[in-house]
Amino acid sequence: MKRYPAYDPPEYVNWVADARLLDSYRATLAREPARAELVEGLEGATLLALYRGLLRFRLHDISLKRWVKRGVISKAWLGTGEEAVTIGVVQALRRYPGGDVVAPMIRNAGACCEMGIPMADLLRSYLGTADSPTRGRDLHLGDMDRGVVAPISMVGSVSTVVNGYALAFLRRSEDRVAVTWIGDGSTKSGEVHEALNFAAVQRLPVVFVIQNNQVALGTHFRQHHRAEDFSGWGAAYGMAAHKVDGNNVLDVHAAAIGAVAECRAGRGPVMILAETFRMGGHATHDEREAREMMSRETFQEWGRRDPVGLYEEYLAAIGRPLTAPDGEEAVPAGDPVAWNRELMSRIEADVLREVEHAEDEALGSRETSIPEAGPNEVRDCYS
Ligand SMILES: Cc1ncc(C[n+]2csc(CCOP(=O)(O)OP(=O)(O)O)c2C)c(N)n1
Ligand SMILES: [Mg+2]
Repeated sequence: MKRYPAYDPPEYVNWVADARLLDSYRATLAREPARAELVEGLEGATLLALYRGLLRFRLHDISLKRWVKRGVISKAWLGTGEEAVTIGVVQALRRYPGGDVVAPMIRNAGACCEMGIPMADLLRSYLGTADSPTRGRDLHLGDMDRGVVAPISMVGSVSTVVNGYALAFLRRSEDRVAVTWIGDGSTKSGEVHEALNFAAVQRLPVVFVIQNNQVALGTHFRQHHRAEDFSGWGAAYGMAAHKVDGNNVLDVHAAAIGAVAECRAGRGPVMILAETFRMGGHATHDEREAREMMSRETFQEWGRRDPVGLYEEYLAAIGRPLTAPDGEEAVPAGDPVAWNRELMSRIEADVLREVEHAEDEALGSRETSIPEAGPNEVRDCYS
């Protein structure tokens, strides 16, 4: 994809694939037979939908960063570098009506778009316009007509809410699944413990994605977690747990397909343990502090593992021509690499148009739809 020197993490600006990492990307996918078979069987349309999702999320973040730099908003919470953990999971779910439920946290904003919330509404929530889904009150955005539970500011709390959905699905004998993402820091909240335990003993159809991005606000993972990682957590709570490379969207996707199938078959809950990295600050305001807290080498190493760049290279060299998204155009004979790159650049142009249009729409709302604080609301604030 095109890189954006003014907005991308510096490690992404001149990104080129590291052959060693690309090999290990492929090796990861071959590691477990069940996952390898799933990946082998994925259709071109699915592979490209994953690519589209990754780009949409990345470009959403770039729009927000641009707005911060231009003073349109004061700060933004980004998922840059962690997109695969969200996209790989959401693409394994059924959509509404009657589909699965997701409870994304702020690092999973990309899930909203994939579940069908228009990008313009995500951006409007940041601008606090009256026509945003929260009518200007909050940027924590959900939409129950699309199966998206809004994030709860107190981290960890939403995991008990997804249990509620899952319990309802179970009682109504619906083969639906609820999913949430729990950050490494959030795993330290009491409510997460309650939620994991309750889901396990009730055998709820929940997928808990533990998203370890190595940091919680300004606290390094090593400062808040004594064990090496989360490997022991599945056994501790009595549920299956699958480790994934959180920067490998296909590894995440294959594990998610398996986890969701287990839940639908009544063998939930399931944990997915994803290792990834926050390629910036907690939000845009503390980038400098985040970079002081971790070594340069750490950023460089994870920068080389850009989930978008690695996936692009993987798809280009997948060894067969992918099908165009509309499925109608004949695939040219010959080297599939150039053709696959061509398809990806078309998708990129398409997503770019979508995001630019969403930006225009949201900025238009700011001109016309700033909420007025009515007398009651003002009084409520001060009474
Ligand atoms: C219960 C609670 N404690 C503290 C906070 C302040 N806070 C907001 S985000 C955050 C870090 C969460 O870290 P993690 O779960 O690892 O998610 P990440 O931001 O890394 O995605 C903290 C401590 C909060 N929102 N809720
Ligand atoms: Mg974290």
